Amino acid sequence: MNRTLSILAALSFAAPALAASPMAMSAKPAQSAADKSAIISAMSAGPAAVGRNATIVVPDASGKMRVLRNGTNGFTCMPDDPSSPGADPMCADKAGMDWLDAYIAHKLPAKGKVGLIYMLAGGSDASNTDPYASKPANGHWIATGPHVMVVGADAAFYAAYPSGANPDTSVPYVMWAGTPYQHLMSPVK
Ligand SMILES: [Cu+2]
Repeated sequence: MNRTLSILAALSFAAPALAASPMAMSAKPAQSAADKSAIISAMSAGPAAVGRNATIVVPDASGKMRVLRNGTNGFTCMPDDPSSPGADPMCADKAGMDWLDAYIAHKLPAKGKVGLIYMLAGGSDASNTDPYASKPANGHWIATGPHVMVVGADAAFYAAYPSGANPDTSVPYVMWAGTPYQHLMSPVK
């Protein structure tokens, strides 16, 4: 995982907006240089063939998600979160986005909806135990290289992997173990 709360909060508006807004499908405003670089950053989260056909969203100044480009493959990618160290764009499938929505809203994620989220540019997290920490308690961020995340699986799935405050991020580990938002962080390099 990796997003500040403000950016995550905005995600909750992304999915309904996409579903309910046919206008957004056809709207094609000229893209600013910032939007172009946001798209490049967002696409770098997933394999090229996934990023190419994904919806791209970016938080605007007020924290709401703005759709830069509508996709066709069910994945939604968002660019690096500038408030954390390192590059940490994400590409989530539909169940992954739903899981993120639940997290933002402090609601329980739907049972039996397993989601996949790519973070192939890596990421950094404030805490491996507190889902809502925005800054590391001890001053150092948990850095993870390129990885995929499995969200929404059964507790038994996560119980098979290491967890805790200081995980070895070079092997699969569970982030936020024992909370409703536990998820597998699985390095791919
Ligand atoms: Cu992650």
